[in-house]
This record gives sequence, C-alpha cells and structure tokens, in this order.
Amino acid sequence: MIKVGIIMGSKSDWPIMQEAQKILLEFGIETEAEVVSAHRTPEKMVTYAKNAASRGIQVIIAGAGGAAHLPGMTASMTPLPVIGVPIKSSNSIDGWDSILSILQMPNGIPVATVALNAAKNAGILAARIIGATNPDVQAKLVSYAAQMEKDVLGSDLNS
Ligand code: RP5
Repeated sequence: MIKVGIIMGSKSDWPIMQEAQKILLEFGIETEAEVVSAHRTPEKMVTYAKNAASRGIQVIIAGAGGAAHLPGMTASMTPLPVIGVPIKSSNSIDGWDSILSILQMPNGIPVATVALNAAKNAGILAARIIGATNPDVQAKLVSYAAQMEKDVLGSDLNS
C-alpha cells in the first residue's frame, strides 16, 4: 500500500523531489509522486489533500518553490503529517521566499519544514514517522544511521 504521497508544484521540482522517493524506496516504503499545484490546479490539490488519509497515505511530502503555498494548503485539508520541501526554483528569490512561505505557518496547521532542496531529509523524516509504529522501518533507520557513522569514521583524507 502506498504510504507516502510525494507532491510538488511543478514537474520542474521533480529532479529535487525524486530524492525523497529514492530514499523511501531504500527503506521499503511505497510512494506515489504527482504534480499538484496550489496555483495552477487548485481543485486537484483539494481533492488530493482531502482523500489522502482515506486512501491509506500516512505522510505527505510537498515540495514547492517561490510563492510556495502547496504544503500549507495541503496541511489545512488533511489530518496527516505534512513535510514541506522549500525549492530553489527558477522563480525563487534565492530560496528565501520558498523557505519562509513553507516555514512560517500559523498556529494550528503545522508543516514540518526541511532545509532548502532537502527532499532526501524529507524522505528520511517521513520514514521516521512511519518507523515510530513500524518496527521493520525503524530497524532500517537504525542500520542507515549506523552505516553513515561507519562511513564518516572510516573516511581517510590522507590516502
Ligand atoms: C512553483 O513554482 C513550483 O513548485 C515550482 O517550484 C515553481 C516554478 O514552476 P515552473 O514555472 O517551473 O512550472 O509553483
């Protein structure tokens, strides 16, 4: 069953957003990816957000750049956790517009915001949310962190 919905405002976001899908597949978590624009396809956004929970999705990752309304608007129409990925898009002023649009949500409708273009971390955070109640996923996250530690400790800058 698809557990994580990955949505983005434009196909131009996909080179960044596919990092979320890649890491989730490494953790054995099924995903779906779709372009859902808050500005260009507002009705699709409403339908997607309202139906996500009943379709079995557990976490939504939403990426957008510039005037990035998609994560917040989606979060306003679903009880699911929404992770926002600010994207430094062609229409973005150095990424800050995307970051602040996604980060500065008013009380009551949270969006967990990762760093600029950090779709991979969004994927890992989604896996952690699922792993809180799924021991298999949690075990994979523990191995992932252990491997990272091994890699860092094993890096030799002098050879
Ligand atoms: C946002 O506008 C999208 O999320 C994208 O980051 C940005 C630019 O979109 P395109 O003009 O490349 O389609 O809504």
